[in-house]
Amino acid sequence: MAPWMAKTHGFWLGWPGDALPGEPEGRARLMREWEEEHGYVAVEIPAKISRSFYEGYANDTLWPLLHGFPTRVVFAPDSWVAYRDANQRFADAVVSRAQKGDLIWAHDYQLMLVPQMVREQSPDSRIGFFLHIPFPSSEVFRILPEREELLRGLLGADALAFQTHGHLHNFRRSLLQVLGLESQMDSVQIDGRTVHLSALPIGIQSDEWEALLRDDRKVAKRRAELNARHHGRKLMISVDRLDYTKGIPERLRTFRRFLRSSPSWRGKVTLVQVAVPSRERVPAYAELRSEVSELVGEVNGDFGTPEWQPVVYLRRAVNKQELAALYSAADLAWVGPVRDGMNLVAKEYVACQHDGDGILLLSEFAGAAHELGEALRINPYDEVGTAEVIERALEMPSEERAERMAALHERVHRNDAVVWAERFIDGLRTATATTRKTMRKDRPTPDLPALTAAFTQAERRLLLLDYDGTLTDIKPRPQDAAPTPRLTGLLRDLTTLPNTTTAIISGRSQADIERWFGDIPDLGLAVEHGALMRAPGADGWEMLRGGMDLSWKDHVAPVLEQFAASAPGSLVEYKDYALAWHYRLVDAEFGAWLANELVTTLENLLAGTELAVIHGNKVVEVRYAWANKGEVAAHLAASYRRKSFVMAVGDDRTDEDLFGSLPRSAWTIRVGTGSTTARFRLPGPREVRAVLRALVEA
Ligand code: ADQ
Repeated sequence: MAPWMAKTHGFWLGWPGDALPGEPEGRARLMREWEEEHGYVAVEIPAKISRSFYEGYANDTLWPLLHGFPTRVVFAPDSWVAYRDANQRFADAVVSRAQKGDLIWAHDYQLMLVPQMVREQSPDSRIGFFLHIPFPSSEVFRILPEREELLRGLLGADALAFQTHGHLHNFRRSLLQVLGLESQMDSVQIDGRTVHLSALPIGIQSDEWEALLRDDRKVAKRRAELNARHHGRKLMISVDRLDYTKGIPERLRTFRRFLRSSPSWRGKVTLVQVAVPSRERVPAYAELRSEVSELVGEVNGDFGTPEWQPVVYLRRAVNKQELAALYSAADLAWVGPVRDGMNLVAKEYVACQHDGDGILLLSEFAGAAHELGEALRINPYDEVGTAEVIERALEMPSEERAERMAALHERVHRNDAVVWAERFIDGLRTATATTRKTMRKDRPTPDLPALTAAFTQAERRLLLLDYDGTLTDIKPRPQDAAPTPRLTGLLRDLTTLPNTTTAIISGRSQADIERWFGDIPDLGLAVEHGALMRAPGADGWEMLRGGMDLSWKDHVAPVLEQFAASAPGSLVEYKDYALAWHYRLVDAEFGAWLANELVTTLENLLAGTELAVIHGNKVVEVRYAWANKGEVAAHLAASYRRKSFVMAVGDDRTDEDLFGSLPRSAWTIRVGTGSTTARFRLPGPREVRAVLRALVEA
């Protein structure tokens, strides 16, 4: 990030760990210095929280879980509290420093709640988030008790990016499975906002590595020394944090197998394993440290000679110059994580092989494998297969090696860290620009005084109301959405107003609507999207169009029943002129998939008929194409003069037909989110009822 930050003069906010002195004056002075001279803002986290936050929730819970190792996950409710607390401190620090228009970029699994926490305090903020590590399959992710909060935390951002398309795909499946939230390939809607989603593999500053090799005399000297020292032998290099995701024991066991199965290579190849200890206060890491030391001892003990040490193990950080020399001297880099977001070592090796013919052995479980196609891919769990690949690599002709490396180099060079950061920032800028535009363009809530004035001053008034999701909240089972006495009272009051026609236009069956509202004589009722209607004051129901052949139901019903049988919780609704398959209670992901299958099946079956297949909100419905709410509205509004007051309220796609059929002057109101042709928007049924109550009172 350094080159990018130098370009933008941005602030870094970070936890200083143990870097600050305990004594308050020195602390304050150092913090001031950091901020003024380097733009580093220290976010202080009290010791009693920091341990549970960092070693605890971040590294003992999220790290193994997101890497797909559920059995390593430690569940500790207290550490979650600390994680939330630490995230809140970061969010507060951001909010207190950010100025209007600033771009805020949060990084990685330690800060997954920060986007939403910032959003809550400062709703117009422009926030991006990048996840450096993998996002696991939803089956693994949803193990976490705090899965919902974490997803919602991330969704506070305007732009979310992952290392690979695979991780992004997994994230979207979790949105669906955990939150029931459907998404598009590149975006998801939440709370009336759009969150942009992308896969953006991170790069390195390859020119810095190249410059080291070109210009730094120390590096050249070290490289020559290494070459001389390993003359006549192949040098293999591995560089990792000492972490169980990096596959170090797996690599050592594989190397042992290789030496066993390819005796001719004994004495002719050396593996240098550099491993910097990390997170040593987490028990799993201490165990790993011993395991690795033991394995190194075994391999060297079993195969070493007085002249040759098979594994050279450096358990420490080495500086960048030493690394550059090692990378450029090595004939082969063995990058074998069992799971890795990207893996920068693979790219660093490639950068240092400018004009070289080194071979990159790359685990298919590293994000980098998706980009670096010319590497030799390995499955680090497969000792036999990997040993064969090593043999092939060591025997590969120089031309082929050089060709592969040139292609890799080109790719690593092109997508460097600055390009990566620029892409992210551009994405965030575009995302926030479009969100703002749609928000500005979005429908206002109707102005209540203006609405009631128009209502009371008109000579005649027509109110067209959808039922589910408009007058009452959507319920998991359709039969649970019966109206309260208060709601029927409100509708009755509306029908007693002079020169006012009120009608409910619903997709429901005649039976439901008749049972609930049949005894309000002056309430107009249209059911099955308008196939059947009871005009205000009329005794009976009439069909909008007569003489229909209903034999299609015999063909369609078995198809729907078959889908219902295969999806527990779903059901078929039989209406007079329509059939519907409801899947609100089905597992979200399975339901969405099955619904698409059903729509395709039905569209083929019904092509060329006057029937339409409508995929609504958790329902797939077959009905007459002409039976739509627009037809009813046109029918009811026919006798209304231009000056009349017309209001229509609805919450889903079928209501768009209604809005579209009315004159521009009508008060059309969309309830909830989603694109609409209505002029106004209200958040939910409660607000709709409040407006209707205001009309009665006016
Ligand atoms: P890490 O898990 O830390 O990063 P990685 O991408 O390999 O893994 O980066 C390690 C960095 O540390 C490299 O720059 C490497 O040179 C350096 N390093 C490792 N061991 C070293 C040693 N002994 N001495 C000196 N330097 C050493 C997380 C994710 C990755 C993702 C990165 C960036 O886990 O998957 O690639 O973030 O997004």
